[in-house]
Amino acid sequence: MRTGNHHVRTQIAIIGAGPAGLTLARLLHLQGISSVVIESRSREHVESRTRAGILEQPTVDLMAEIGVGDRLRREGLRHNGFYVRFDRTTHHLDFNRLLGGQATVYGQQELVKDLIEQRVDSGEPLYFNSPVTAVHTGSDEAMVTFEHAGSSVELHADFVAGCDGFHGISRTHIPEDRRNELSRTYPVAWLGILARTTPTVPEGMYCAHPNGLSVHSMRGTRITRQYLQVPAGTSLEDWSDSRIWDELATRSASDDYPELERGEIFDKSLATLRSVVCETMQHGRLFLLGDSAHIVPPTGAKGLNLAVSDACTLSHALGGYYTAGVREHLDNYSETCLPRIWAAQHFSSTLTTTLHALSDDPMEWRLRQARLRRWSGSEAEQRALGEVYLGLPFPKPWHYS
Ligand code: RFL
Ligand code: PHB
Repeated sequence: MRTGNHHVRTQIAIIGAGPAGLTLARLLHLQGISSVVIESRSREHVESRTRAGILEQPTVDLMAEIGVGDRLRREGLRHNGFYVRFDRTTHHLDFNRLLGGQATVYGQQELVKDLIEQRVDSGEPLYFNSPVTAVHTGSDEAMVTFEHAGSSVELHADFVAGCDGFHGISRTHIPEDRRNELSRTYPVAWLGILARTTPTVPEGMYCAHPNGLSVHSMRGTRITRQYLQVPAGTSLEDWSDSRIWDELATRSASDDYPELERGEIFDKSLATLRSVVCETMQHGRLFLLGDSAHIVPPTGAKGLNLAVSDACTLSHALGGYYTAGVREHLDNYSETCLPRIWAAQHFSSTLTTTLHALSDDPMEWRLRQARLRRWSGSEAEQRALGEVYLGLPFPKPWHYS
């Protein structure tokens, strides 16, 4: 590879074109702050990665505010809550009736496509196929090095936003002995499918069964997104289509709704279940956002929403710094983000341990059933769940003009 001597300068170097990086880039653009977004993968890859699908109300509101709300409003499915099925009986938790607000089903890759199109139209720099190989933060300046079209580019910036996901390099720039990281792994994974079938219930559904959890979700009215709890370390080869359908049917069998429809499975993937929070979300001129700082198990669908919320908080702090010379909000970035992150971690952990079969102990199943009965029978429980599911407000408790 040829090593060039390219030098580029910007205010904010953003590593990663996922939801965190792209949302931050847009929020900075709206405040007149320059940025360069650097993404290791191709545009096609990023735009076709099947992942999250449930957007909180504050996420949807923010997308409308920043000008990517049109297709989301047209194509997103608005859900009032979700269904829980256990002991062959289906319950609807209607959070909208209790709290107002809705959850919107819109594939993460669709949101990413909308944000990329907007960024490209704005003419501001976004480099694909350009892995960042090094991050440097000094007292006066920061710099990231990335590969682009056979050359090595040095990007000088005031600050670096590490939006490069859980396996990115930003977090590792913080020395291990300065990094406060907490984590928990679960002995299970999610096998996810996309299938050409009609949803059996009109909103997402968690089915808690002694065999384990199954999740019935959707992407539009003719495509279902479904998940099965499987042992960690399982291999996709062990899961033929018919085994998947049999297990989904067993776990979702009920006395009050029609059986699951079977059809063509056109996407299959495995995701591990982990909770991680790197509480040190900043180090000098580097800030971590989204999955680069924290991941939640997918139960509860919080990850993408946390990434957007971090971007919102950091963009306000940077806005305060550049427009009013206020340093304090940048200094307090981690402390500002962490309570909302921990609220989502708590929510995801509660859903994970209640909905999955993680032990053979019959006492455990009885306790889970008791909690599920409270969820389906108590409005107070539903309010508490709904507040977090529909989305706690983004933390931006300051004003500047
Ligand atoms: P991303 O989306 O991982 O983006 C990081 C980007 O950084 C790039 N990158 C680099 N670029 C340059 N140089 C380097 N050295 C780089 N290293 C990495 C990567 O290529 C990538 O493009 O992180 P971000 O922006 O923080 O967004 C987080 C979300 O993607 C994630 O939290 C969600 O997908 C999690 N999640 C869900 N979240 C929800 O809010 N609702 C859901 O319904 C939901 N369901 C899910 C999920 C995640 C799942 N999996 C696959 C883990 C369901 C599943 C199955
Ligand atoms: C999804 O629709 O992809 C989905 C639904 C519920 C979850 C996670 C993901 O908890």
